[in-house]
Amino acid sequence: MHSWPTPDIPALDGTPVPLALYDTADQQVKPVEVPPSGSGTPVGMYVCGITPYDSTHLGHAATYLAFDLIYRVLLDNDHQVHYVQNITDVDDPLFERAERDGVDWRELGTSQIDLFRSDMETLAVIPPQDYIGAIESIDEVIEMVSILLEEGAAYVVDDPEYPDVYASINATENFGYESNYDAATMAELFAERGGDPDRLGKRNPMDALLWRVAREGEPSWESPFGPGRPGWHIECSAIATNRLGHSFDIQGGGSDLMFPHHEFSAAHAEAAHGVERMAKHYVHAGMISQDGVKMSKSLGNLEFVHRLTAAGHEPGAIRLGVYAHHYRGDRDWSDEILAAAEARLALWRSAAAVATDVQAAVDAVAQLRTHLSDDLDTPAALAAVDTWAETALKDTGNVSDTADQFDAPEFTPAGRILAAAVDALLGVRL
Ligand code: 5CA
Ligand code: ZN
Repeated sequence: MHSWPTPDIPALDGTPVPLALYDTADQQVKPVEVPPSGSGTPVGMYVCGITPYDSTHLGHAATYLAFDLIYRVLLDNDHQVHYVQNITDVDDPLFERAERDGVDWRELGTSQIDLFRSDMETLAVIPPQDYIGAIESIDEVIEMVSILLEEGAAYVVDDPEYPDVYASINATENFGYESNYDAATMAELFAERGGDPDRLGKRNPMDALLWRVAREGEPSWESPFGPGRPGWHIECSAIATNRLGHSFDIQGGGSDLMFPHHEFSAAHAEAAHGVERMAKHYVHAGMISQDGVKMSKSLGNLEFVHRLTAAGHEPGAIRLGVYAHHYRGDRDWSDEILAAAEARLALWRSAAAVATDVQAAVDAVAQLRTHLSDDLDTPAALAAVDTWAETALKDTGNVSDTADQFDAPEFTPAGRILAAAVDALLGVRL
């Protein structure tokens, strides 16, 4: 599947700062272990992509904007990045929505993926090199399910009518290391997030579906275990490890994927490939709410990137609104947050147009790098640029409320240093 165009990213002078990120499994901020420079080995990053049955909202976009910062900091550190993202384009919600609306489920998926691509392009998100749909990866899933069956890590459920294939939760010794949840929390989240604890014939209520044999009216693909379709977690295990290796650097997504999805994706991969740990870092972005209530399709309290830009809001302001709070926390979105981000963008622009102190700009870029590399501390990074801007305006006798005068500012040499860093590291064009 094609992704979307790569934005221009200016190269920066000065010294980059190595990246450290919070790892959900180890429950601490730790350095991202990067391949030695000159080895040509890229950092491998997999981020769980969309299920394209409805418009992706600002919450989804915020998660991809967090991982875009990781990509940008790694590029600044002169690393190559191999970025892989999936599209869950075979799943129940797609079939249900298509049926409700009287459209073909494939067409529904295609139209939603197109919208997502255009939102990502608008926001200048760096695209994955491999953007892979579930439909495209059926053969890979079949191969991995076959391995799991051969190794006794999976079994066919005792149900002659629907002999689905399940993974045995006991297949790996360290199951549970990724989320660190206790058994009760796991059971609750498994049932809540797509699991089927009551499915008859399973050996353990929390065994996860690998291959669902065809039901009447459902799309299916031929396989050695009968016509059917992939389960959800195995899709990400297969797409990730076939491109990034059996053990890779960063596995990511929103915090709603910590369990069961990332726990099982990792366990399937580890059982199939005989590795201890699928990813060195498991990184999760918090959930976005709107005016205090979690943004969700069922509640209908959604904001969309394309609606905001159509209303004249700049992509850079959307980014600054999202980055105003730390990516790991659950964060709010509101008109006030957007207005504050727009004021901040104007402040930075007006400062870049008058700043005279080159050393102050260089120092501010160093601070921006330090804060971003510290587990993407965007609130501190943005505050450092604010301080630079306020000082620059004060030094030149300008005050920040003249910001609106600078619609298309000519930046000073000092201003250009800052603008390039904000562009390269935050994806924000001044
Ligand atoms: N296709 C699966 C992953 S394999 C999926 O979760 N799709 S999704 O469309 O529901 O979500 C896409 C991404 O957005 C996931 O990383 C998910 O964790 C994240 N996400 C979903 N809702 C929110 C939200 N309100 N705020 C932030 N991120 C969200
Ligand atoms: Zn996934």
